[in-house]
Amino acid sequence: MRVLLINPRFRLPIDTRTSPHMGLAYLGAVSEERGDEVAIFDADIEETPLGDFIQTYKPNLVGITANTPQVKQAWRHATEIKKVFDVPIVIGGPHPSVVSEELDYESLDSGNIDIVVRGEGEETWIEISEKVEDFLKHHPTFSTEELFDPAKGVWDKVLGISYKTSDGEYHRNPDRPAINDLDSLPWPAYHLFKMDGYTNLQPATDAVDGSKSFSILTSRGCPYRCTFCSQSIMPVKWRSRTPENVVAEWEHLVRDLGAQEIGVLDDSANIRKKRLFRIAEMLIERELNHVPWIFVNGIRANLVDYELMATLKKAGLKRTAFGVETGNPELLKTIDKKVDHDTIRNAFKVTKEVGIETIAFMIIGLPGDTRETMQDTIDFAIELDPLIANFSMMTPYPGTAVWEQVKRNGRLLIQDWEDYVFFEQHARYEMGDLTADLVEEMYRRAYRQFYLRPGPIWRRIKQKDFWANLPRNARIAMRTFLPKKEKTGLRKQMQAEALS
Ligand code: B12
Ligand code: SF4
Repeated sequence: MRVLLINPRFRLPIDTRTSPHMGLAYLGAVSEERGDEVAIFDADIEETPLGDFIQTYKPNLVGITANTPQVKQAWRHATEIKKVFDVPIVIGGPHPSVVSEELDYESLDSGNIDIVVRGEGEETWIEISEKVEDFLKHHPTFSTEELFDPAKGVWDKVLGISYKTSDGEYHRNPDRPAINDLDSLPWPAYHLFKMDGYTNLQPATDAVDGSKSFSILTSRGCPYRCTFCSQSIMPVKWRSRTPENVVAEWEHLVRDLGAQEIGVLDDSANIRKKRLFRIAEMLIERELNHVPWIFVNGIRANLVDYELMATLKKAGLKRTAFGVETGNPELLKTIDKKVDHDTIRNAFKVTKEVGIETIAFMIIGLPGDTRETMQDTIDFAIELDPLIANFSMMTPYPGTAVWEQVKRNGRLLIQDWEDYVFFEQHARYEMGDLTADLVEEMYRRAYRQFYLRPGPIWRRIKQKDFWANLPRNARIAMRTFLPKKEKTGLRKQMQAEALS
């Protein structure tokens, strides 16, 4: 069977870097393992129009991924495909998985989506593929209408999906349990991507071009429930791959694919410190530690100690992020971060002592923030003095506790899913005395006060990467320090392309 997986194009600033989509890389790998012919259409880098691609490839099954800002473009792609070809279209990813807001039904309502896969996708995707293949065997003149005929009951027992039958009825089958044995999954199928088209998203060293920079996922899930985080609405259970399985893939990335740097994408890689120690030891034993790597999304500050960081440094860890979020102790409790400021201070101290670079993720505009508490956040970032301080504008994602708070006591300032991005300079909601003007003022102040100090300026200009990427860095600086308008131009262009 021929399957097609799509990553919808997204209107982030034009020079935002891109990387292959790991969720699709896993889905492509399990499809290949099943014996399917697989194509990945990453609209971020693809030049052929999707309609033309569909006409040539003629898939039997299409899967589209979507986080919140991508979902409308995913629906446009579905419309574009159905105009050309009758094929079942499945959507999955963080956005349509939010059942508390019926976002699975929202995608079915959009017109051309047949099935929504909720949560982790590999097993469900394979079962859908089997159903479609079986149906095709018995119905050589395929029609989606027949496939979703309620009398046939094809989809009745498939766990983890929501779908619409041809009589217009909506169905939400029970959730599928999370995959326990992550070692049973094949490794992401990077050979399905046009690797040369990517600009390198997980940089340990900004100077390495995209095709030489790879990501890896050593665990899935997160046991914490931070109020602002979309991960908090996914399955609670944290699961990990064995060190042997992780290091075997690492070796493949380095020796077979020529990785010059690696980004670890886990939400919380250090939940079991012993496992991380073992991974580090094995990287050293197998002489893979010459390739720099980075914890892109941060590790838990409360599960860090000197010995662990020293071993990780020896294993090649160049940089790690920590979710610090706020500099105000009271607010830190209200967001359920389950960590205190002294623990965070200690994590930065030991990490710097062993010579690992640090990133602090901070949030401006949390519910309950005031001018003073946002200033606490800026001051705490300055006190920690990481190499990079990343201030995000609080964006309430559907299904999170903050989303509920804003719905109850505040006012959302955005109506369009395409605006659910947090590196814009625009406030996304107002609540009580927390006005958009105040949040936007403090957001700009955060970047100015943190970066326009002699230390960070000197550190930055000393880096080779800074000079290698000077035009891009200048653009980022302009965007960050100066107020700007929403980028509607690119969005309009995308809509026009998709619907023409
Ligand atoms: C790496 C990453 C990025 C990278 C790369 C994105 C990429 N190309 O993959 C970058 C930095 C670009 C990025 C950007 C953004 N991201 Co991001 N990102 C992540 C992160 C940390 C890991 C993604 C990943 O690889 N996961 C592992 C793979 C295996 O999981 P997966 O992609 O979800 O896919 C599985 C299932 O979702 C499902 N599935 C997914 N798609 C499909 C499709 C089909 C057909 C099927 C059957 C199943 C299926 O099956 C897959 C396999 O199990 C996640 C957090 C997380 N833990 O997932 C956040 C996350 C996805 N990002 C998030 C956000 C908010 C963003 C931004 C909007 C942030 C911003 N700048 O404002 C942007 C959006 C940019 C864009 N173009 O989409 C949110 C999404 C929340 C939401 N409701 O949408 C997450 C969940 C973080 C969080 N905890 O809040 N991100
Ligand atoms: S912010 Fe980090 S620790 Fe908190 S729920 Fe999200 S992934 Fe887990």
